Amino acid sequence: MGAIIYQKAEAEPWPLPREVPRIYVQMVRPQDESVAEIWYSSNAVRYESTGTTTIAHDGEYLFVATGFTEKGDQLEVQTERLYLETFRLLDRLAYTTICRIWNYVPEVNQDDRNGHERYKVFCSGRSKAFTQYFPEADTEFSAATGIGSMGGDVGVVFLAKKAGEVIHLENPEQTPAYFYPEQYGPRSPSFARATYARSQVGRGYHIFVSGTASVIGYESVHQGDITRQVETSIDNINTVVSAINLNAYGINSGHGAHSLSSVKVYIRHERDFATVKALCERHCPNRPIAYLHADICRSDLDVEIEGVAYGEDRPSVPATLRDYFTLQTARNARKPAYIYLDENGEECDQISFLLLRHKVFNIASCLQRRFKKGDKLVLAYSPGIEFVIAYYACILSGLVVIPIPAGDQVETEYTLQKIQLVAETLDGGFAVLCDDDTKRRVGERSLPDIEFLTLGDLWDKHQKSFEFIAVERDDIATLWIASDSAGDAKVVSLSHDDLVEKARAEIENWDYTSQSVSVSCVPHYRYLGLVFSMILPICNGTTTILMAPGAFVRPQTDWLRAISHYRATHSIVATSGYEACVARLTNMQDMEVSGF
Ligand code: 3EB
Repeated sequence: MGAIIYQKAEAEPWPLPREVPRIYVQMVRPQDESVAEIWYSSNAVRYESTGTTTIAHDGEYLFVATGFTEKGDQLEVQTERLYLETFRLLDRLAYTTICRIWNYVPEVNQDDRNGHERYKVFCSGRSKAFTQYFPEADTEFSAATGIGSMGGDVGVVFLAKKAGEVIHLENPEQTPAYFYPEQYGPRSPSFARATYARSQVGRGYHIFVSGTASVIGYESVHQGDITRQVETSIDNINTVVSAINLNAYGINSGHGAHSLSSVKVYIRHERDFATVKALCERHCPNRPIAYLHADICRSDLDVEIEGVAYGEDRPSVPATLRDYFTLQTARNARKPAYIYLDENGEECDQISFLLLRHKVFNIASCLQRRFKKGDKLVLAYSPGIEFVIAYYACILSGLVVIPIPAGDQVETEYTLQKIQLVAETLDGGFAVLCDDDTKRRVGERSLPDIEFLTLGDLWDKHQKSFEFIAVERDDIATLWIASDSAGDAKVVSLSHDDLVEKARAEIENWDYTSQSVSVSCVPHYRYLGLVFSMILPICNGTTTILMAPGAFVRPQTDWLRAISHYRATHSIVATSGYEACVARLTNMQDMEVSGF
């Protein structure tokens, strides 16, 4: 289908049939032979070309070889233009899911005329193209390599897919590149750590592993120590393709660096070749490995490794709430998970499934440092997205959540009473996770030995690793404590299984599909509210519009307007809410509720 040819500037072009897409990359030391990376297909391949771009496609995959000769100091705009043109091309040929991108940029660590490092300039152009072309999904990227060639043109290769399942993978030990802090460039690099692509037919899949360097969290580690850089890169690859990580995306398989094919190793210094070869041969034995002479895009690192894993699998069956969360946030990454509307019906907060996953992993890893599986946490939140993050961070850490009412629609006194009831019933042994406002209003008046934490107190931007705690189906996920008429405390606890079963039953009852959009006006701290606005959407990958309490009783009915505006298919409201809406409804003009 196509070729990437690594050869010296003065070498004769590698002989290939005229129509085959290819780029030539200068990454070979004077004493080494050229290397040809050839992509084959067992299907019939069609070839096309437009200008400097050549294309091959086989009905499943599309291979694009493209690039540009730089004109003056135009790297950023030329990159942006090349990406935009390629996105249009992929749309035109209907291979719309990108699986893998290779970017070869000469003098990648040099500064341009304005004193900006060319890698960062390249990242800006690439990121602008993504934001412009995919304004709704500018956090979702495929596996990629961004690396410095030793001269020649900028070369870019895209591998895209027509249909079938594609899942972009992150490494829990590494910050997603999209969230790198500003010191790594004004616009963050656009890539995921790996991309899983399932074949259109059969059970086969490929996992394209990105260029992987010695980066932990977002920081380069082991600068100047080539051995430890190779080992950290290998560790990173082992983690991203491990069974534990793949399972967290609903992929029923596992790999390691030892099972990679088409391994390429980029090495900055000639003096390191022998050391790196010895290490790579030990970690990936009996595999052909290409060793290339290249500049690593992070100027403080000296090596980067990539490869492809493949095999066959069956879709895995999620069991616990934790399984559903990891699966659906991966499958629906680019979709909005939650949209929060304030008292005026205005959109004031929104989070995609991908960002939700990232925030939940971060908070969960912080919770895991302070609490152990089975510990109990009271969650005192006003309605909104913060509660969702806190709730799932606890669920993924095996913590038991006790949701209680809080926020400006709830009397401080009432929240306080609830906390005291929990304290009496459980005899201590819990902490309170709450929003800033609740901490301020309730925290200082509460019992002295109860700890109040906010997501801000926990959030750690240096978060390094997230551990997948083993959670069983009958582990307790949530419990409620209420006092009955006799004044005795009554404890109701629900397991992962109870909540998942209830959500599954409601999905079936009400014909929810993953395309459903639901508007929720029920309190998240009650059983039904929790099921319909927290559990069901995550089990199902459904977008949920959360409304500030009381919205449905206002004149002109913001509730109905939200259903119309977001083309909602489902909504959960108390019966009194429907009645209030109907009573006040004067005008159905401009309302589109046919999907509801
Ligand atoms: C890193 O982890 C190392 O800009 O496309 C690895 C893979 C790296 C892809 C890219 C950069 C790219 O940040 C660098």
